[in-house]
Amino acid sequence: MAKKDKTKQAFETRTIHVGGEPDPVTGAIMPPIFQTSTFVQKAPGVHQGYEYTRSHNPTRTRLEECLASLENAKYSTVTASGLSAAMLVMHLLPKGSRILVGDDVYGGTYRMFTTIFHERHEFKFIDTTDTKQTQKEIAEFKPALVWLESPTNPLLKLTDIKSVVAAAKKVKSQVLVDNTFMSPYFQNPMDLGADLVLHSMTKYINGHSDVVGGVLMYNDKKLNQEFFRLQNSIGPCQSPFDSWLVLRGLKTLAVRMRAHEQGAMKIAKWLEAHKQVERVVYPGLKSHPQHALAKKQMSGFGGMITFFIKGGVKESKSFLKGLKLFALAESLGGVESLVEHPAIMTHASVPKKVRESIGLTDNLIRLSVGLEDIDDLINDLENGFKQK
Ligand code: P1T
Repeated sequence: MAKKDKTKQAFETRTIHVGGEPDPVTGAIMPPIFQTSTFVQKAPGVHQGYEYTRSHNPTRTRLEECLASLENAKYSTVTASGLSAAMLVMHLLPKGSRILVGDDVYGGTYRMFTTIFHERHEFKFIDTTDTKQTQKEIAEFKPALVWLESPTNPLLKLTDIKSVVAAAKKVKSQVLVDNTFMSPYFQNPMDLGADLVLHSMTKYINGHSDVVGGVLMYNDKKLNQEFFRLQNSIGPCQSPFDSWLVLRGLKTLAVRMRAHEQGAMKIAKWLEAHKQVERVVYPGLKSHPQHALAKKQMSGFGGMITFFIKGGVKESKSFLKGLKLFALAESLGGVESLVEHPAIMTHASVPKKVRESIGLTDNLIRLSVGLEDIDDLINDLENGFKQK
């Protein structure tokens, strides 16, 4: 599954070695944590490239080098959270910009767009699974930016990134893809023509549920200067220790993603055959309406499953109560399995009417399949279904 770019080392090698060079001063094989707020200058303005940790920090620089490489981008900017990466993009766009957004995005992203930046920019939410309609909207609305999540959170809908990019180029729109659900291991939107990629590093990239972080990846040098200016002026920087933890977590990204996917595929098939399940959504299932696109644009299907339990809130709550291994918590992408109820939890900030119009109903349950033994996980889910 490793992506073999002949001009580069394989993905697995880069996760370990890009930004992972031994410390030149001591030879330490693991990078030092530069846990410092400031850097001493020899004379005013005479320094060794680092002045103050809000602006730059050597541990964060290592992480940025590695992440840019993994998304096949030239640059990356690491931020304090996924949402603060989104915030930088919102500040980057000139006031009054038009932004076309997929209609099923993370609830926090939706909240930021509709309650914080709605006065600065003009947002239009559409179903981007319909490629022709999306291309038509782009031609007519002429957005400055097209904001996609693919697969979406939580309905796991896909967008044909290449086709959307082609339409966007015609009207000089930029395309950003939030690639959090696939991680750079299973999908590289830059290779499909996207201008910007965003990740909540809190999820698969770090992978151990002990850090909150975000990252933007891109090729444009001017953007790098702009994101630096914004990050430095607004301040959402990640701490050196958190950057170090992500560097550590990243080393196993490829093996983790393969294992997440293996487990998710088994569980998705098992759920599909379960009599208490109305419908399962997983891009790796033949029943996924965009399974063909998933195979074309991603190199795997990931570890996230969404399913509709027969019944409503009552049945969902009984199921959740019966689980022991799947922890009831927001977030995803960690080594441990998580479960959540999007309508009450991660997407509660999306108005009920909007949720229902896109199919985010009260019997929808989202699983983040961790790395525990699959039979143990299936037993746990069966106990959930048995719970009264
Ligand atoms: O939580 P934070 O690191 O700020 O990332 C925000 C974010 C951005 N994009 C996607 C696709 C996300 O899923 C998230 C965060 N999501 C959750 C916390 C969740 O449970 O869905």
